[in-house]
Amino acid sequence: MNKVKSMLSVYFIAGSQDCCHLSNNTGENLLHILKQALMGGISCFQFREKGKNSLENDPAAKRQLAIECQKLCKEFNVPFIINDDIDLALSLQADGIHVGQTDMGINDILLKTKIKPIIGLSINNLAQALANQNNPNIDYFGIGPIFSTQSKLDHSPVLGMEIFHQIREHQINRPCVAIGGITELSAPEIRQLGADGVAVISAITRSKNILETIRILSGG
Ligand code: TZP
Ligand code: MG
Repeated sequence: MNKVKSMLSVYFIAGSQDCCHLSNNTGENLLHILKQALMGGISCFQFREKGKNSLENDPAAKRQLAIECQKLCKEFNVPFIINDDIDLALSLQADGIHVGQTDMGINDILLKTKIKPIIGLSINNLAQALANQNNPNIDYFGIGPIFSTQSKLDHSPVLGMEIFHQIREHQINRPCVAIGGITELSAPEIRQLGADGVAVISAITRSKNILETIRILSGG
């Protein structure tokens, strides 16, 4: 299978803000959850420090936590992607960068680096998928939110499963990972409808049994 497609299979996203339910030491909590997720067989990790209780306003602490997450990912040979923060991603030589529609443009990212990182773009509707489907510098689409989510408060309107039918109808065949409110229950249908993988925050960070959750999310 295509390398990017296989990376998308069980795509774990998290930052310290997603681990507040465990204890106050949210950075340690993230590392603890990430280690279990890596042992469970996630195919990719995206470091995303965003919003309330995150380290987005403390660049030094954010960088240090990113370094520790990257080290763990390297041990398990799992791609390490950074959300939005291009300078951090390039300075750590992260495997990839994920950007949203209002973040830095793909051409501007490429101007900053000689080595092309994996680049993922968030897609929030069919028009955006059509507008970006022929850009060879985008390695994958993150399509969502499919369902409503508590993990991103400013999310765009929920798409529902219908988006996969639209994508097929318009013959959009870029590697794509579905995101937003995905659980163990919905993952199989999403794969069946054509997504190359599922991207989740809370299904893993709030799981009572991370290894079992990942086994189910991966379709195994
Ligand atoms: N982008 C669209 S929805 C979302 C992001 C980052 C949050 C997904 O989190 P969860 O907990 O898997 O719904
Ligand atoms: Mg963004």
